[in-house]
Amino acid sequence: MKKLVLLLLVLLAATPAHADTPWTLVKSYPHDPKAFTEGLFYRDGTLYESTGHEGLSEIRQVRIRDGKILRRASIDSQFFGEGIVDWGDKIISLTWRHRRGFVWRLSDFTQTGEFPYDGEGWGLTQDGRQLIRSDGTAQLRFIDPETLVEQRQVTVTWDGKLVPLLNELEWVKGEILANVWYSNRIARIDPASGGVIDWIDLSPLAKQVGVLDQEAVLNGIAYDAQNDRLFVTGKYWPKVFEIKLRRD
Ligand SMILES: [Ca+2]
Repeated sequence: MKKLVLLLLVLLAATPAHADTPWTLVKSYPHDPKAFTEGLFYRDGTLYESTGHEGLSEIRQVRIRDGKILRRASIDSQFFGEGIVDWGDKIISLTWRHRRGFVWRLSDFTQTGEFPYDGEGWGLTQDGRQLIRSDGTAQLRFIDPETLVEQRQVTVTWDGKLVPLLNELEWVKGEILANVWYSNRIARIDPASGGVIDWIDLSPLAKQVGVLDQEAVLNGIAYDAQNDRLFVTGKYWPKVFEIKLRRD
Protein backbone atom coordinates (compact mmCIF):
# COMPACT_ATOMS: atom_id res chain seq x y z
CA MET A 1 0.00 0.00 0.00
CA LYS A 2 2.80 2.36 0.95
CA LYS A 3 4.46 1.56 -2.36
CA LEU A 4 1.26 2.33 -4.21
CA VAL A 5 0.95 5.70 -2.48
CA LEU A 6 4.58 6.42 -3.28
CA LEU A 7 4.03 5.44 -6.89
CA LEU A 8 1.01 7.73 -7.09
CA LEU A 9 2.99 10.58 -5.58
CA VAL A 10 5.79 10.04 -8.08
CA LEU A 11 3.28 9.96 -10.93
CA LEU A 12 1.61 13.14 -9.71
CA ALA A 13 4.95 14.87 -9.39
CA ALA A 14 5.91 13.76 -12.89
CA THR A 15 2.72 15.14 -14.39
CA PRO A 16 3.47 18.71 -15.40
CA ALA A 17 1.17 21.29 -13.87
CA HIS A 18 -1.24 22.76 -16.39
CA ALA A 19 0.48 25.53 -18.31
CA ASP A 20 -1.54 28.37 -19.81
CA THR A 21 -1.04 29.40 -23.43
CA PRO A 22 2.24 31.34 -23.59
CA TRP A 23 2.14 34.85 -25.00
CA THR A 24 4.47 37.77 -25.55
CA LEU A 25 3.85 41.51 -25.50
CA VAL A 26 4.41 43.06 -28.93
CA LYS A 27 3.50 46.70 -28.36
CA SER A 28 1.33 48.98 -26.27
CA TYR A 29 -0.81 51.91 -27.36
CA PRO A 30 -2.66 54.67 -25.47
CA HIS A 31 -6.25 53.96 -24.41
CA ASP A 32 -8.80 56.36 -22.92
CA PRO A 33 -8.53 55.73 -19.15
CA LYS A 34 -12.15 56.89 -18.80
CA ALA A 35 -13.45 54.20 -21.16
CA PHE A 36 -15.39 51.53 -19.30
CA THR A 37 -14.70 49.06 -22.09
CA GLU A 38 -17.50 46.62 -22.86
CA GLY A 39 -16.82 45.75 -26.49
CA LEU A 40 -13.86 45.87 -28.86
CA PHE A 41 -13.25 44.81 -32.44
CA TYR A 42 -10.84 45.61 -35.28
CA ARG A 43 -11.85 46.62 -38.77
CA ASP A 44 -9.88 48.14 -41.67
CA GLY A 45 -7.06 49.63 -39.63
CA THR A 46 -8.93 50.96 -36.62
CA LEU A 47 -10.48 49.71 -33.42
CA TYR A 48 -14.17 50.02 -32.58
CA GLU A 49 -15.04 50.18 -28.91
CA SER A 50 -18.19 50.36 -26.82
CA THR A 51 -18.36 51.72 -23.29
CA GLY A 52 -20.78 51.13 -20.43
CA HIS A 53 -22.66 52.92 -17.63
CA GLU A 54 -25.94 54.74 -18.07
CA GLY A 55 -25.35 58.19 -19.52
CA LEU A 56 -21.76 57.37 -20.46
CA SER A 57 -22.35 54.58 -22.95
CA GLU A 58 -20.89 55.14 -26.40
CA ILE A 59 -19.86 53.50 -29.64
CA ARG A 60 -16.44 54.70 -30.73
CA GLN A 61 -14.05 54.37 -33.60
CA VAL A 62 -10.54 54.64 -32.19
CA ARG A 63 -7.20 55.17 -33.92
CA ILE A 64 -4.79 52.53 -32.71
CA ARG A 65 -1.57 54.52 -32.84
CA ASP A 66 -2.56 57.22 -30.33
CA GLY A 67 -6.00 56.18 -29.04
CA LYS A 68 -7.65 59.21 -30.65
CA ILE A 69 -11.43 58.88 -30.89
CA LEU A 70 -12.21 59.39 -34.58
CA ARG A 71 -15.98 59.00 -34.30
CA ARG A 72 -18.38 58.55 -31.42
CA ALA A 73 -22.10 58.12 -30.88
CA SER A 74 -23.97 58.13 -27.59
CA ILE A 75 -26.33 55.36 -26.60
CA ASP A 76 -29.58 56.67 -25.11
CA SER A 77 -28.85 57.49 -21.45
CA GLN A 78 -31.32 54.94 -20.03
CA PHE A 79 -29.15 52.12 -21.41
CA PHE A 80 -25.92 50.54 -20.20
CA GLY A 81 -23.90 49.77 -23.35
CA GLU A 82 -22.37 46.34 -23.73
CA GLY A 83 -20.76 44.30 -26.53
CA ILE A 84 -20.42 45.36 -30.17
CA VAL A 85 -19.49 43.65 -33.41
CA ASP A 86 -19.46 44.47 -37.11
CA TRP A 87 -21.59 42.71 -39.68
CA GLY A 88 -21.16 43.93 -43.25
CA ASP A 89 -21.80 47.65 -43.26
CA LYS A 90 -23.41 47.54 -39.81
CA ILE A 91 -22.43 47.57 -36.16
CA ILE A 92 -24.59 45.54 -33.81
CA SER A 93 -24.57 46.58 -30.13
CA LEU A 94 -26.01 45.16 -26.92
CA THR A 95 -27.30 46.69 -23.72
CA TRP A 96 -26.91 45.08 -20.33
CA ARG A 97 -30.33 44.49 -18.78
CA HIS A 98 -32.86 46.08 -21.13
CA ARG A 99 -32.89 43.09 -23.53
CA ARG A 100 -32.55 45.47 -26.39
CA GLY A 101 -29.86 45.66 -29.04
CA PHE A 102 -29.17 48.36 -31.60
CA VAL A 103 -28.08 48.40 -35.23
CA TRP A 104 -25.82 51.21 -36.45
CA ARG A 105 -24.44 52.19 -39.82
CA LEU A 106 -20.70 51.46 -39.64
CA SER A 107 -19.73 54.38 -41.89
CA ASP A 108 -21.31 57.21 -39.90
CA PHE A 109 -22.73 55.68 -36.67
CA THR A 110 -26.33 56.49 -37.53
CA GLN A 111 -28.66 54.26 -35.52
CA THR A 112 -30.77 52.36 -38.03
CA GLY A 113 -32.67 49.80 -35.97
CA GLU A 114 -33.12 47.80 -32.79
CA PHE A 115 -33.98 44.24 -31.80
CA PRO A 116 -35.07 42.32 -28.69
CA TYR A 117 -33.34 39.33 -27.09
CA ASP A 118 -33.54 37.10 -24.04
CA GLY A 119 -31.30 37.39 -21.01
CA GLU A 120 -28.62 39.95 -20.33
CA GLY A 121 -26.35 41.42 -22.99
CA TRP A 122 -22.63 41.09 -22.32
CA GLY A 123 -20.15 40.30 -25.12
CA LEU A 124 -20.58 40.00 -28.87
CA THR A 125 -18.45 38.67 -31.74
CA GLN A 126 -18.97 36.92 -35.08
CA ASP A 127 -17.47 33.97 -36.93
CA GLY A 128 -18.29 35.09 -40.46
CA ARG A 129 -21.60 33.20 -40.43
CA GLN A 130 -23.29 33.99 -37.12
CA LEU A 131 -23.06 36.49 -34.31
CA ILE A 132 -22.06 35.04 -30.94
CA ARG A 133 -23.33 36.59 -27.71
CA SER A 134 -22.48 36.08 -24.05
CA ASP A 135 -24.97 36.90 -21.30
CA GLY A 136 -22.95 36.65 -18.08
CA THR A 137 -23.58 32.93 -17.64
CA ALA A 138 -21.65 30.00 -19.12
CA GLN A 139 -23.89 30.03 -22.21
CA LEU A 140 -22.87 31.32 -25.62
CA ARG A 141 -25.70 32.05 -28.04
CA PHE A 142 -25.33 31.88 -31.82
CA ILE A 143 -27.47 34.42 -33.65
CA ASP A 144 -28.55 34.84 -37.26
CA PRO A 145 -26.83 38.11 -38.30
CA GLU A 146 -29.65 39.16 -40.62
CA THR A 147 -32.76 38.35 -38.55
CA LEU A 148 -30.92 38.69 -35.20
CA VAL A 149 -32.80 35.63 -34.00
CA GLU A 150 -30.99 33.13 -31.78
CA GLN A 151 -30.24 29.78 -33.46
CA ARG A 152 -28.36 27.67 -30.93
CA GLN A 153 -26.46 27.76 -27.64
CA VAL A 154 -23.38 26.04 -26.25
CA THR A 155 -22.45 25.66 -22.61
CA VAL A 156 -18.86 26.54 -21.81
CA THR A 157 -17.05 24.13 -19.48
CA TRP A 158 -13.57 23.54 -18.19
CA ASP A 159 -12.61 20.25 -16.62
CA GLY A 160 -16.31 19.30 -16.42
CA LYS A 161 -17.30 22.51 -14.63
CA LEU A 162 -19.30 25.46 -15.92
CA VAL A 163 -17.36 28.62 -16.78
CA PRO A 164 -19.79 31.45 -15.93
CA LEU A 165 -19.35 35.23 -16.27
CA LEU A 166 -18.22 35.03 -19.90
CA ASN A 167 -17.82 38.60 -21.04
CA GLU A 168 -16.16 40.25 -24.05
CA LEU A 169 -15.63 37.86 -26.97
CA GLU A 170 -13.47 37.53 -30.05
CA TRP A 171 -13.39 34.98 -32.84
CA VAL A 172 -9.74 34.06 -33.49
CA LYS A 173 -8.63 31.26 -35.81
CA GLY A 174 -11.64 29.04 -35.26
CA GLU A 175 -11.80 29.59 -31.50
CA ILE A 176 -13.85 31.94 -29.36
CA LEU A 177 -11.70 33.92 -26.97
CA ALA A 178 -13.65 35.13 -23.95
CA ASN A 179 -12.86 37.44 -21.07
CA VAL A 180 -14.15 36.07 -17.80
CA TRP A 181 -15.52 38.88 -15.63
CA TYR A 182 -13.34 39.81 -12.66
CA SER A 183 -10.57 37.60 -13.94
CA ASN A 184 -7.38 38.41 -15.78
CA ARG A 185 -7.64 35.25 -17.80
CA ILE A 186 -9.05 34.69 -21.27
CA ALA A 187 -10.68 31.35 -22.10
CA ARG A 188 -9.97 29.76 -25.50
CA ILE A 189 -13.24 28.05 -26.32
CA ASP A 190 -14.06 25.34 -28.85
CA PRO A 191 -17.20 26.74 -30.53
CA ALA A 192 -18.62 23.31 -31.32
CA SER A 193 -18.41 21.71 -27.88
CA GLY A 194 -18.09 24.74 -25.61
CA GLY A 195 -15.05 23.12 -24.03
CA VAL A 196 -12.25 25.43 -22.89
CA ILE A 197 -9.15 24.45 -24.87
CA ASP A 198 -6.78 26.47 -22.72
CA TRP A 199 -6.38 29.72 -20.81
CA ILE A 200 -4.39 32.88 -21.47
CA ASP A 201 -3.25 34.49 -18.22
CA LEU A 202 -2.84 38.23 -18.69
CA SER A 203 -2.41 39.17 -15.04
CA PRO A 204 1.08 40.59 -15.79
CA LEU A 205 -0.63 43.20 -18.01
CA ALA A 206 -3.20 44.02 -15.33
CA LYS A 207 -0.32 44.45 -12.90
CA GLN A 208 1.54 46.66 -15.33
CA VAL A 209 -1.39 49.06 -15.84
CA GLY A 210 -1.83 49.17 -12.07
CA VAL A 211 -5.34 50.66 -12.07
CA LEU A 212 -6.68 50.16 -8.55
CA ASP A 213 -10.42 50.54 -9.26
CA GLN A 214 -12.10 47.22 -8.51
CA GLU A 215 -14.06 47.40 -11.74
CA ALA A 216 -10.94 47.97 -13.84
CA VAL A 217 -10.72 44.41 -15.07
CA LEU A 218 -9.38 42.93 -18.27
CA ASN A 219 -12.17 43.24 -20.85
CA GLY A 220 -11.77 43.82 -24.56
CA ILE A 221 -10.28 41.60 -27.24
CA ALA A 222 -9.91 42.55 -30.91
CA TYR A 223 -8.28 40.59 -33.70
CA ASP A 224 -6.76 41.86 -36.94
CA ALA A 225 -6.89 38.63 -38.96
CA GLN A 226 -5.08 40.05 -41.96
CA ASN A 227 -1.96 40.97 -39.99
CA ASP A 228 -2.47 38.42 -37.19
CA ARG A 229 -2.51 41.07 -34.48
CA LEU A 230 -4.35 40.48 -31.21
CA PHE A 231 -5.30 43.50 -29.10
CA VAL A 232 -6.44 43.41 -25.49
CA THR A 233 -7.41 46.07 -22.98
CA GLY A 234 -9.43 46.56 -19.82
CA LYS A 235 -12.00 48.87 -18.26
CA TYR A 236 -10.31 52.17 -17.38
CA TRP A 237 -6.97 50.79 -18.59
CA PRO A 238 -4.71 53.53 -19.99
CA LYS A 239 -3.30 51.10 -22.55
CA VAL A 240 -4.28 48.73 -25.31
CA PHE A 241 -1.78 45.90 -25.63
CA GLU A 242 -0.89 44.00 -28.77
CA ILE A 243 0.08 40.47 -27.81
CA LYS A 244 1.16 37.35 -29.65
CA LEU A 245 -0.01 33.90 -28.59
CA ARG A 246 2.20 30.88 -28.91
CA ARG A 247 -0.06 27.95 -29.68
CA ASP A 248 0.95 24.34 -29.81
CA1 LIG B 1 -14.18 41.58 -29.28
